[in-house]
Amino acid sequence: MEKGKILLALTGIHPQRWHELLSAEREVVLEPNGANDPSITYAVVWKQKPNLLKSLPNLRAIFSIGAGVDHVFADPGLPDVPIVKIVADNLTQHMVEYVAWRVLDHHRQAMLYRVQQQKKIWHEPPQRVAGDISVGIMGLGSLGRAAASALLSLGFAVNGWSRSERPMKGVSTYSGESGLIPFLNATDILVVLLPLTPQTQGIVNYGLLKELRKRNGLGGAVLINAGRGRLQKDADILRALEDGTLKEASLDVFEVEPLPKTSPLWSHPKVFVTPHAAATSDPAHLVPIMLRQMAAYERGEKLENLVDREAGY
Ligand code: NDP
Ligand code: OXD
Repeated sequence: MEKGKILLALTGIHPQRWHELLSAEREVVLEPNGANDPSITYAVVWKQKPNLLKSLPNLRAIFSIGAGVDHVFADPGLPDVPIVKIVADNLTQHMVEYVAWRVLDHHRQAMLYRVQQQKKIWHEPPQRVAGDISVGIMGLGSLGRAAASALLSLGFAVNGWSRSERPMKGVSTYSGESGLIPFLNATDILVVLLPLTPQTQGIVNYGLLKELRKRNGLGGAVLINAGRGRLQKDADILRALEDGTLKEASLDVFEVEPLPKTSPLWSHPKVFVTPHAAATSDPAHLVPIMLRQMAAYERGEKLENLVDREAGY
């Protein structure tokens, strides 16, 4: 197969660094140029413009610059070519750090100590060990499994929920619809690392949060969402925080991003907000992986980390 040209189509992300690094090995066309160009064989995308890719007559594969691919599927004219998602040590490490940071922060009662410090209160609340707390990870994929390993090594009890059964040493695993309620009933801190698909949209709602274990050493259930914002209902999270269904939450993703300045989540004393920054896609680490895959594909090898179009992730 001959060496293909790349279309770089990023929305909301500055393309310069991606362009420089991809151009080191291949010719790169920057969107809005490139429509209908028969010399383009690969597209590297983040929220590509609708129907742009279907105009490329010789497109061989689409590379998402993120681990999530819901932004790719948002295109109504998505052509039927392989879609590659990102699996990279660097991105995984960022997510593992985010999950460990947020779980430890809630476990070690950082919100309480912050309030005490503001009021100059010298008081030591009861202290638990990690083994008394069950962290449940929704989505036991490449990020969820890596986060589970880190949490196990910190001493937490870990549960995992996935679509198909995914056994993992040291983790209590649950799967499918029938496994969801037992998984939630055994979980004190819920970490959401699911992809956004028609099946998972809105799954983190009030009814689901109600099923979390509340009588635990933490004094309530905790939600951490670093998957996608439209997995959750922001209003349900607020309701759950108000009535004590949830004790605290760490949210990296929101139904609408950037989170509108009017959202009460910004100033809620029990919510820790980050701006979709749990695991950033760093071109220095991700571009070499993409270029290696393109070269291997042209040698006749298979593409790795392919998206299952039917499952949507
Ligand atoms: P993977 O595709 O490796 O794993 C997805 C996991 O979710 C799998 O375990 C899968 O089950 C499970 N799953 C999917 N659909 C369902 C369902 N209907 N019911 C139960 N389980 C389901 O994804 P990654 O781990 O690489 O990434 C996860 C998500 O994290 C991304 O899709 C993205 O949205 C988000 N993300 C967020 C970032 C941030 O900065 N906030 C950065 C990077 C990613 P099974 O194992 O059976 O297939
Ligand atoms: C991703 C993201 O999907 O950054 O990688 O959200």
